[in-house]
Amino acid sequence: MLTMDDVIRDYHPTLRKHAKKVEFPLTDDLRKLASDMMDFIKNSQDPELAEKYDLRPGVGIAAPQLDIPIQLFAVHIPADEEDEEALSKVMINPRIMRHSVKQTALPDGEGCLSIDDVYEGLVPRHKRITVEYYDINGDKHTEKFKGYPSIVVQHEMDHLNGILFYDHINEENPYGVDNNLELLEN
Ligand code: SB7
Ligand code: NI
Repeated sequence: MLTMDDVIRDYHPTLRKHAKKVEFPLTDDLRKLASDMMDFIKNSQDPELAEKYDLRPGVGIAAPQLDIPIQLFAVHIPADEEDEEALSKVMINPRIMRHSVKQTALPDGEGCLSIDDVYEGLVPRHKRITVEYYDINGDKHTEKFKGYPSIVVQHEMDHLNGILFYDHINEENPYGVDNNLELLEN
């Protein structure tokens, strides 16, 4: 079982590396890794398990955060009462094929399991993205994301490119918005 001890933290060089493409068919080890990563996120969202194993709640984790620099991540966003259904996916070798010009950001900024310090400020993201990726069976998908899932997928894709959320914060004006940036409301 994965715990926070397996998660590398800021200034670890792997967090700044470009992750390598995954080859198919997936090895048994990589299948196991993908399933462990999904379990880790789900456990982190269960208050009892999170407390028991000292897990920080998260909605995603990317392989480079486990010191494994390959293009694979897992996201699990629970359903919310209002509209969206749960989003639970392992995404491999993802590519953004299209993105909106409009940007969005979480009003309270972002955090990261690999970053223990708090970095305040807006993290501008594309509002809508179309992503091509492979699942654990090697099947190719093309999918559109908007709103919160779009933000999370971009956060995880950044990890595959050695980018951390605070790289996107405008130092001079951390909470500045322009006409093109619309805050995501909760
Ligand atoms: C806020 C948090 C996340 C994504 C987008 C906004 C994920 C936090 C967990 N991770 O560090 C995953 O890389
Ligand atoms: Ni992160």
